[in-house]
Amino acid sequence: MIRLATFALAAACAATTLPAAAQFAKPEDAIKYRQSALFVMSQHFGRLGAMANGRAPYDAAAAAANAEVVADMAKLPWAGFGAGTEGGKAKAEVWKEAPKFKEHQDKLIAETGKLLVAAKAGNIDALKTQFGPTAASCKACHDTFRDR
Ligand code: ASC
Repeated sequence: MIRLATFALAAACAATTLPAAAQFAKPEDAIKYRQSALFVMSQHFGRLGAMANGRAPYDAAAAAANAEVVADMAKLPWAGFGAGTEGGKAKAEVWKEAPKFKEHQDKLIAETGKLLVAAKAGNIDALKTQFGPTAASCKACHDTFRDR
């Protein structure tokens, strides 16, 4: 996870020093980037959900590893929503209601941070308790900002 963390850090640094559009060669790359980060997050979040909901056996080490990827991925998509990158599944509200969109990003980052703490606690009850609020933060953003 060190390489992922380094990647996240590099992305965060880039986000603070470059205009968002300048980080990608073309708008399609920004769309692909944000969708890729969200897709990877959903895969690992789904594995946590399977454990939290009893569809897969609880495995503390796997839960922590999955939660680490989720928490790392939660930081990445936002750099891919710069000006001029409209499209994909993103509604126009992403750009029209930028402060509200940012609140949802911050909420997801906070909830996935708590999910990582819960997963590292090593008991399924902690995971179950934090899975719902995290999923709710995914859904709340999708309801306003994602098409389909
Ligand atoms: C997932 C996934 C989402 C969220 C959302 C939660 O596993 O891919 O987009 O959870 O369905 O409501």
